Amino acid sequence: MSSTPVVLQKFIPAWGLPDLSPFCFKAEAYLKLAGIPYSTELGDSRKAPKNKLPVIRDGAHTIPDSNAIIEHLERTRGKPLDALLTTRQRAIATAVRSMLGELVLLGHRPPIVLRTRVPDRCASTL
Ligand SMILES: N[C@@H](CCC(=O)N[C@@H](CS)C(=O)NCC(=O)O)C(=O)O
Repeated sequence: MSSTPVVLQKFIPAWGLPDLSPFCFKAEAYLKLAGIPYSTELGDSRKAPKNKLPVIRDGAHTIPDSNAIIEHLERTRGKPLDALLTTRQRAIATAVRSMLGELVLLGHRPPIVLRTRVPDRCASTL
């Protein structure tokens, strides 16, 4: 198990959230919930391996993409968050993660979840 401190490259906090990017928020939430020591720095997506953030540096490794980051951290530091889940709960978690990752896209268009699932009178209050 690695004990190297992780550096998370991200954007900036916004709207009372830790980051304006949901993917950076996700990576940071994982680090916090898993109790992995880390620091953050302002990233530059133009210099990132996939031109997107988040990216982590973990010793000699540079890992882009929030899913790849979580997979890397689970591989190198274990899976503290999923340890007590049943197979069924893991399947539900995968489905929910996939749905949110695909449907709740920030910025490009109104999130599909809001467009299709929330009645107009509720959507106008969001
Ligand atoms: N699949 C990637 C998506 C990351 C992503 O789309 N990041 C956006 C911000 S939400 C980004 O860095 N875009 C480039 C830019 O804004 O300069 C992940 O899960 O980390």
